[in-house]
Amino acid sequence: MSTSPFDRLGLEARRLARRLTPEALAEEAASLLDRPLRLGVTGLARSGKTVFTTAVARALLFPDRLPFLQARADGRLIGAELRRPGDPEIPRFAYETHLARLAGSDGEMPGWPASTRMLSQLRMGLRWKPAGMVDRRIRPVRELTLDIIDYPGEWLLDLALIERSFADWSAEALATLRQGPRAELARPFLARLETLDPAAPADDVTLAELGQGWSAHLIACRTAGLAVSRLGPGRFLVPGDLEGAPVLAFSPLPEPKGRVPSGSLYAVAAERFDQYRKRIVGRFFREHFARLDRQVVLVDLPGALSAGADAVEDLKLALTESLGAFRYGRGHGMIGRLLSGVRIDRVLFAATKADQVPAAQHARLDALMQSLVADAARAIRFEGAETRTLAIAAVKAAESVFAEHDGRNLACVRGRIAGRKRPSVVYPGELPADPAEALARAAGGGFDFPPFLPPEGLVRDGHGMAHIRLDQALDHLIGDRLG
Ligand SMILES: Nc1nc2c(ncn2[C@@H]2O[C@H](COP(=O)(O)OP(=O)(O)OP(=O)(O)O)[C@@H](O)[C@H]2O)c(=O)[nH]1
Ligand SMILES: [Mg+2]
Repeated sequence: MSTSPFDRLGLEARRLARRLTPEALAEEAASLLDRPLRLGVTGLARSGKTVFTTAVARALLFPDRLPFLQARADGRLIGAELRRPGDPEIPRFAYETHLARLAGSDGEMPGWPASTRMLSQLRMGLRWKPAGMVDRRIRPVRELTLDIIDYPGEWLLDLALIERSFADWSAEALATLRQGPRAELARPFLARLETLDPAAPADDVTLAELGQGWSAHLIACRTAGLAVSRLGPGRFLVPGDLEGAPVLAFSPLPEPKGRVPSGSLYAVAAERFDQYRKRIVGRFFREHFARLDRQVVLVDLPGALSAGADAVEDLKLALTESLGAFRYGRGHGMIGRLLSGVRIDRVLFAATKADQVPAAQHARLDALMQSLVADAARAIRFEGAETRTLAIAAVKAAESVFAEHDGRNLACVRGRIAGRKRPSVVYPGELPADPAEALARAAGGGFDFPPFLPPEGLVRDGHGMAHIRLDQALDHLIGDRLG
């Protein structure tokens, strides 16, 4: 039986009306409040996602160091527990293993968790007493489930590929190979390209070789410590379960002149790029990012400043591109929110590893962070979400100290450096108040923020770990839900 457009319209209107009855709205609102709060921990590779997630779990389990988390300060936070995560196909976040690494209780000296190679999920349950008298009478104990996904940072940049064409991406990728520091490392890949005709019929061996060549080039750039945040596609660096899969058997190629013959190397590479975009990136995004409620964007500014001004610029571009994929805003009130689905309504831009910067310069680090994400933050606020920046250290690995040098009193940091027995005092350079000046100084090699190791005694039974402003970060991200 076919229905006319008018019937369909009537049906839609009735459906909508049904959704808007007070009961249905109340029901949906309750389900929104009861469902897990999904916190997106976003950040490029090595920005500090795994350490942050471990530190958040530890801090909520042992909240003795969270004076600025309001529910804790009010004495209303009852406690937290680790829970069995919801998705049976994704491994659980290895909280205990990461903590043991930080503590050095796995038989070695305290160190950082290894770089992430696979997805994993953390679920926690939180209990607290509501702030209001009336709320307290209705439900004396409230509960929230918090979900966090940890993933290799390399995959984040892939979000920028969702809307791109193979021709565009190829042209840009090949252009970067001929410039700056990548040119030397790109030589073997470019030499192989010279011998190929992209319009020639495709064969699997050549395509696989191209994929491996591209992957080898990206890995070489990373190993050389090049300031290239925008390396990709991410699965070519960290394949996860796609090792050897045909969807990774392609590389950027120069566009053949004239019509692209079907079945040519170029045509098949373009098909694979589209499959990568739609299947790999699309699925990753749909399953893990499309329904986030809150987001923290972790940015390793000390690392980028140490690598030079280009690295900071590259970082800014990478962030802007990847943030473009998320949906922000309140959907204009509860009704809008119910109809338009879930959106991120609070974002924290966190300058991580702030312990590497002397405490007196944290306000400057925050100012630099603000200037770096100003455009992105403005656009997000325009959509109706709240944003904030903070300089934080999920784990405080260094102390701020002053040291005399040539009659000057220099602001320094002290912490453990690999291979040295005793803590070292380092002068990392002084961050200027003006962000533009900070970039100029970075360009001149003016900063060297040392990658300290976690201190001994960081993890003590029954206590949270030392941190910098992790409590303020948590208060911005989930504090309102613990009211
Ligand atoms: N000083 C200091 N260093 C940190 C902190 N958090 C992370 N680091 C450093 O940054 C490195 C990367 O941290 P991770 O948490 O593994 O970063 P990630 O974003 O999970 O990295 P991928 O898994 O590779 O994407 C660590 O090995 C430490 O060297 C921090 O709070 N303080
Ligand atoms: Mg990680």
